[in-house]
Amino acid sequence: MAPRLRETGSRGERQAGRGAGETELEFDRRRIRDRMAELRRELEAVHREQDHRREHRAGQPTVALVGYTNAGKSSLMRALTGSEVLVADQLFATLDTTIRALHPESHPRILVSDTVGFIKKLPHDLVASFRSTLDEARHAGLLLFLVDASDPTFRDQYAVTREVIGEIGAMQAPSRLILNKVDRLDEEQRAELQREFPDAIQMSALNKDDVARLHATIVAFFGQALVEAELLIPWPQHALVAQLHGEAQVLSEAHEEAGTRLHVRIEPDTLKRVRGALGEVEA
Ligand SMILES: Nc1nc2c(ncn2[C@@H]2O[C@H](COP(=O)(O)OP(=O)(O)OP(=O)(O)O)[C@@H](O)[C@H]2O)c(=O)[nH]1
Ligand SMILES: [Mg+2]
Repeated sequence: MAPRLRETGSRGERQAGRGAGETELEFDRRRIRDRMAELRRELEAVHREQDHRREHRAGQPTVALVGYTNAGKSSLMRALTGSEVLVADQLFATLDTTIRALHPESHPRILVSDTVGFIKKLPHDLVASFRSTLDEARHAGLLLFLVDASDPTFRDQYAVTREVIGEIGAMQAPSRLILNKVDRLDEEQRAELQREFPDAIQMSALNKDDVARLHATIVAFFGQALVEAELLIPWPQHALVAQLHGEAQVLSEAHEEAGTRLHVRIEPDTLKRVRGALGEVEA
């Protein structure tokens, strides 16, 4: 509002807080500037909090659902995690990033993040909410590019999304294209898409079997990255045992005098973190 403010003529009474010699217009401008500064500080705090949480999740396998607005990201998120995120047939239904665990749960736990939809010319007031999407995408171990395959313009939307993700340097993570909403297409259209995008996954986020297949694909993808390790958790650090049951596949567990010996299949980054917590030097 600040640039559009006009002098409205003095209303006689001076507003509280208005400085000596300050016109009403100057006063209003100053108030708006103060409010903007305050909001920027709050936003910074939110970003710090997000960064902090992301650090906390470091090493936890994460899938990011990215794509144009209305592609069906939140619907898929809901189906994959059994959570109640907002799904709506409108642009920008989702305005922040949501993270939930894949359900039924896998070991290690896999996180799914639903993000803000992409659009060609991002309106300015959405840039801030969009930042968390880009941050999530940058840190994901697997990117799922969702498109609404029943929308004739999906190729352009896919290109824009890939371009933005590429610009922020997030394309190093493996990605898969998901042609969503194929329930709206006939056999012939599906066959055509199959020829054009042989590596894509055709599915409907509203179809249980399709979702179960994708679930299995995701679990298998992260399964490849696991390494086997043996860890001895001393009794004073016993909380780590419970934690490892969540964060790794525990193949065997034996109680010894010094602590609990675990044989696990685990993400390399998580292993590094656990070894750090145990004070072990890396093998
Ligand atoms: N027919 C059909 N409709 C779907 C499918 N997936 C999602 N939809 C519908 O598409 C609309 C948009 O779905 P959302 O999941 O909110 O889309 P989004 O990608 O999260 O959208 P934004 O949050 O705006 O970025 C909703 O009306 C969904 O019910 C699908 O596989 N088939
Ligand atoms: Mg959404």
